[in-house]
Amino acid sequence: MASPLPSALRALLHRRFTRIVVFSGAGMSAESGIPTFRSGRNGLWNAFDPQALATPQAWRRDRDTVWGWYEWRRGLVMAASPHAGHGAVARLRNELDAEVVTQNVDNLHERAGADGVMHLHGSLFSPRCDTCGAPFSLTASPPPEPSRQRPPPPCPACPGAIRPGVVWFGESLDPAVVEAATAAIIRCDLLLIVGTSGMVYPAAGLVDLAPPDALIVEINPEPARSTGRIGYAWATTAATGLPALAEHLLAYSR
Ligand code: BJW
Ligand code: ZN
Repeated sequence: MASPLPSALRALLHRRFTRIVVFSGAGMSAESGIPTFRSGRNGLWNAFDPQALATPQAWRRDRDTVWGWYEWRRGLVMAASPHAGHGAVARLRNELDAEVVTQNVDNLHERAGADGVMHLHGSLFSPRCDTCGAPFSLTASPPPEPSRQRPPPPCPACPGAIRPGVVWFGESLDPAVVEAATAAIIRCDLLLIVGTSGMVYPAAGLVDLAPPDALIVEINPEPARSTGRIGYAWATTAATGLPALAEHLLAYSR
């Protein structure tokens, strides 16, 4: 049984929505045991230096450390399972045609059953050559520790090395993904912003593109600053709030 919606939120949701967008960040996967970047004791950037791991400069300086760290993170995701909130998003996707835009590099939305997820910051599961861009299939099992150095595989097609398929600081996001996410957000009537601090651009700016009459609901246990136009900020977690929201939206659409 999903937890009840706050009555003020229920009142705002007392209409039928046909163009729903879910915009998720690291907090979406926190209850699956995947660390966020900036929140809580386990925030990745509390323990690791982003400049030394998540920049093209870091890759040029020390590829073995960077590759080992991302492979460790791929292993964390492989060992994790989607939670009830991922399941709720998949139901919104499949039953109400919601669009899912995520900053996350994990595959938990997909593993819960959502297809067509727009990954603004790439994926741990789509590595490619750092020189010719050719995609690469990973077969090696990930290291158990973050500190383990591991040389990246050589590219089979050129002298390049295989790099993580994520977007590092200072790199451009895939224009096709940004375009698709923008197209979804500018026409939405309900935007659910889940588990993001709203600190990293240009992703954070996309939520400001929602139409003025769209309802924006934020799900985050801590106040975030994802947009100044939140209709309702629900201080709850993804695994608690999303099933309740989905149940309401699905019931209302019947
Ligand atoms: C829960 C919960 C639960 C907890 N339920 N919620 C100054 C101003 C503006 C921009 C810049 C600037 N200086 C530099 C820039 C640009 C830079 C940027 O934005 N930096 C900021 C930090 C200031 N951006 C870029 O570089 C981007 N590219 C770009 O701009 O290209 C143009 C350019 C070209 C050349 C030169 C310069 C610019 C690229 C950004 C790529 C970001 N990459 C990362 C790493 C991806 C790979 C990897 O995974 O390692 O993406 S950084 C990291 O942050 C990751 C995330 O996707 C992203 C956003 O984080 P997110 O998802 O919001 O997570 P957290 O941890 O911040 O927040 C979690 C939230 O969850 C919290 O609010 C919790 O409360 C909540 N929560 N438990 C619900 N159970
Ligand atoms: Zn290559």
